[in-house]
Amino acid sequence: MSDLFDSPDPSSTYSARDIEVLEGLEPVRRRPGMYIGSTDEQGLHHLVAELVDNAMDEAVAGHANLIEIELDEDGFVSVRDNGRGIPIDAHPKYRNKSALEVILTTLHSGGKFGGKVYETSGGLHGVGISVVNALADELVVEVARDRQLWRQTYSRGQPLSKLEKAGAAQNRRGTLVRFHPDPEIFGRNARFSPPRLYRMARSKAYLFRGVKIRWRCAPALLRNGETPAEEELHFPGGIADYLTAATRERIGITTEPFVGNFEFSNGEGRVEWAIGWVADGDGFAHSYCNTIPTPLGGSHESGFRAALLRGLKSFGELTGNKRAAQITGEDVLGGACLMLSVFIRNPQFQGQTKERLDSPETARQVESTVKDHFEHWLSAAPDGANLLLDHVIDRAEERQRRRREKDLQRKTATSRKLRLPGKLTDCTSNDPRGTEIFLVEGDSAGGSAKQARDRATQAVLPLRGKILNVASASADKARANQELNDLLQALGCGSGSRFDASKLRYERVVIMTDADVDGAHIASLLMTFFFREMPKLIEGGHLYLAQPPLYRLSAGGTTAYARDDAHKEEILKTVFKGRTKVEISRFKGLGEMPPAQLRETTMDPATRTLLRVGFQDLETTLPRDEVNGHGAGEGWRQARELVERLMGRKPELRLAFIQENARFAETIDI
Ligand code: 0RA
Repeated sequence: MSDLFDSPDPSSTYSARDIEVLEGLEPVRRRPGMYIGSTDEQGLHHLVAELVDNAMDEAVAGHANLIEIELDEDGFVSVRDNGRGIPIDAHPKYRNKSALEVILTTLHSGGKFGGKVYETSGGLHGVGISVVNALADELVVEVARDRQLWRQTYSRGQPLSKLEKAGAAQNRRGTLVRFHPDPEIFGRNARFSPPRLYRMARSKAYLFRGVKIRWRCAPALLRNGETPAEEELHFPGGIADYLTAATRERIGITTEPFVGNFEFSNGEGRVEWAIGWVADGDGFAHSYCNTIPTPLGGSHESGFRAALLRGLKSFGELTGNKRAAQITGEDVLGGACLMLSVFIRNPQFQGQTKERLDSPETARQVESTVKDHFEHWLSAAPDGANLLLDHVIDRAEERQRRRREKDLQRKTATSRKLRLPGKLTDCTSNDPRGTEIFLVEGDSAGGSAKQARDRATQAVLPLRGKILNVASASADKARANQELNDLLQALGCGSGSRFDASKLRYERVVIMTDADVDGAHIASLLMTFFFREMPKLIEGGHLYLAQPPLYRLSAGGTTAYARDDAHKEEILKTVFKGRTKVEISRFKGLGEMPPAQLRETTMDPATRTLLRVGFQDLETTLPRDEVNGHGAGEGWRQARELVERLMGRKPELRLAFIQENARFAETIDI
């Protein structure tokens, strides 16, 4: 081919030494991820994309109009085009190797061959056929040029044969590459996905209306008809055809989508688009550069967005719609279905996987081309344009409403955090579901509980000494009490008439006091507080009593815990039946219990027992006389009476109760 033997391009900065450095495919096999992103499904399919992109470039350049993509039962993929064919002429600069062999065995060799094939793509894409060759354990390339068919075979980047004549090619032109991905690189189980390849083939056909793509797949590889075994893909309407198919049976805001296909004013490329706004707001945006997907968008998308935003805003100004001032590009494009495709000469891609187009000039060209046509389109059908503007304004207002709501939420969340008492050791979970707060007696018990807890879901609030008895204190005194204020702040749900269960910061409130009379007293003071100030918290089943043990019993590797004397005796008679030397230790308080034991016996949901506090419980734990004859619903009234009696201001009621119930007290712990 003539241009192969032209004198070197004076603008080229390559020297012979540079080419030496770039030669050889060893780096590709050593670090495939650098060239194809990864060696998983994505990387595997990238090999095919690479070949299809080359063939598409040949088609877009006007040299080919048919591409065949075939997946065989043996795992081989072939990509064939009817373009000019990769040049096969010998190249003196490369020790008389054929141009074809240089292209297949040299990295970044495309630019040297005059064809813009390897230049248009750039970056991760268009790294060339040589990368596919390096990562294939078998590859055959056939070139039909000047009525002659040529063939060469390779394995792992090395030629297995010379470039050989393989007969006459009367009615054939172009390039065929057939390859099998190397299991050493992609693993023994790597398989091409027919639907994935089919979708790629179809999207290429949508993206360039000047090409017909023949898809074929071995039927044995197909499941339940998701992908056809054979199809000819050709879409004369281009990406507008895709949009029509994707939005079929959906309600559009405007009667027609906004579509176009135009050269840039600088003559250095073109842009094609199709956008439809759907009432359900369930949109998508697919963008491409030279038929290569750009899932992260970039210059073409931002140019397009700017054009639509400016066009719609000036339409709003023109028609005196003041609310149009607040719309943003996201409001215009967010819920729309967009196909956007540009063709430019030397694209630059950006980002880790080169999925974003980075070309400021393209942004400018797209914006000015699209804006003109958009303004035209709006003014040609003002009814539709007004519907569109209203739709976009609705989205803007919805966006602002959501933002205000979120701001408010954030503000209340942070101010609530700020108001948390310093003594509270909070859990890390922000969602109340599954969380617990342990109310413990004093700082030393608080310290053990802090170590024993599950940080994610369990919070600890130590309360100093005996808390105020709210049943006998004045309201003013109760309000001024530090411990009660800390408790209220930690719970977050308010009290009395301002109680709001939905604001409760924890699912369970667990009173955890020592297993002695002082502990029981503190527990009863706390229960009194909850009963008086937030009965709904009890009714909702949020209040619990922990059951810490009083004794630890062990003998010969067996350990058991007893919550009181009766329980201890029972364990001695059962668990340690017949044992003489049982070691019994009595915990002086939770603060003295090693954290691991505290966790196991009292805090870990998997091993502990909790008592739920409720009005029902009163009926079963109280002496019979107190509840006899009362039906359901009486529980609350009874509880109130009892609390008044036991915890209220009249000591004579308390004394009477003690006298009446003395027979129930077995041992008194002092
Ligand atoms: C370099 C130069 C020319 C064409 C090609 C490469 C070419 C590459 C591929 C890859 C797949 N299909 C392809 N078709 C062509 C130009 C050769 C000329 O001017 O004749």
